[in-house]
Amino acid sequence: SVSFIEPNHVSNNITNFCPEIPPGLQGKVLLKEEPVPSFSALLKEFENSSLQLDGRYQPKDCVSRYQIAIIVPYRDRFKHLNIFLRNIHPFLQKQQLDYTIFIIEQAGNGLFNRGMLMNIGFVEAMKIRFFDCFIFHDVDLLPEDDRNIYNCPKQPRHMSVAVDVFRYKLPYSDIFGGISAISAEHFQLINGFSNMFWGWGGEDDDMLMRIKMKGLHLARYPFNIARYTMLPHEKQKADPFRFEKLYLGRKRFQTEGLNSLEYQRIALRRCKLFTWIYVELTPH
Ligand code: BGN
Repeated sequence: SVSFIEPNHVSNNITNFCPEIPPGLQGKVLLKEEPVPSFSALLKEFENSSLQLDGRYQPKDCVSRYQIAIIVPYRDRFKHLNIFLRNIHPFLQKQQLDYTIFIIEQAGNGLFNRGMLMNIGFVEAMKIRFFDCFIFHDVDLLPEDDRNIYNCPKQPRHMSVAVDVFRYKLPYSDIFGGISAISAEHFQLINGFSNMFWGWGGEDDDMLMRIKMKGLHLARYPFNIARYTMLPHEKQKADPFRFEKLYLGRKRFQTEGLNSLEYQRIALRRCKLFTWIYVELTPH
């Protein structure tokens, strides 16, 4: 079983906590998509930013109420990663958040396992220090409105509500894919994601099932705020067994997930724009 570091002791005499609603938000943000910068050009763009090593930022004029880990499952999408980082850092900094970006990269050419990469992100981030909440973020989604605040949710929050490729509507009411935010406490309570979804689809639906089974509620921001642009890419091969796994998931989610996670960390690198964790997944 995994044990985690306890939350930092928060001093009672902090008087300058950041406001719940950050000042100066404007609504629609200007996305920077093309041309895609080279990695060194991107680094240069952030030369004078107040980013700390690890892709961490702490607001300058106030003390953040909580620490947020942004977990990005990743493989072979370098162009998307560049665009994502270029847009997400200024977006989050404007929101006065204390956040750290983790890129969790799957080694090899085997089927992609998004759920497992999220679980690894949780475990590895917590080894570094305690995070109050986690935002699980696909690399191809860019937030279009700065009022879409990436803070810690009281109930699990589905964030990518209105995505351009779905004509800014939910494809189905219980969709939980794309981006979700959850407190560390709730993530442990539901035993994380399932490790069993190899290939595209289903792991997010399974996650929502876990949330409901534990009596938690699904929260969302309004449609006109939680808007996203999806970067174009080829569709991945869907997991033909996903329906079956989703069905069986109800029975085994307490013993299958965060507490049955197996992987090997091949590398960990502290970069300026993110913490990079490279992993080999163990088949489940
Ligand atoms: C659904 C997928 C989700 C995905 C959304 C949006 C499945 C499981 C079928 C029982 N679910 O169909 O994983 O996020 O589409 O693309 O495939």
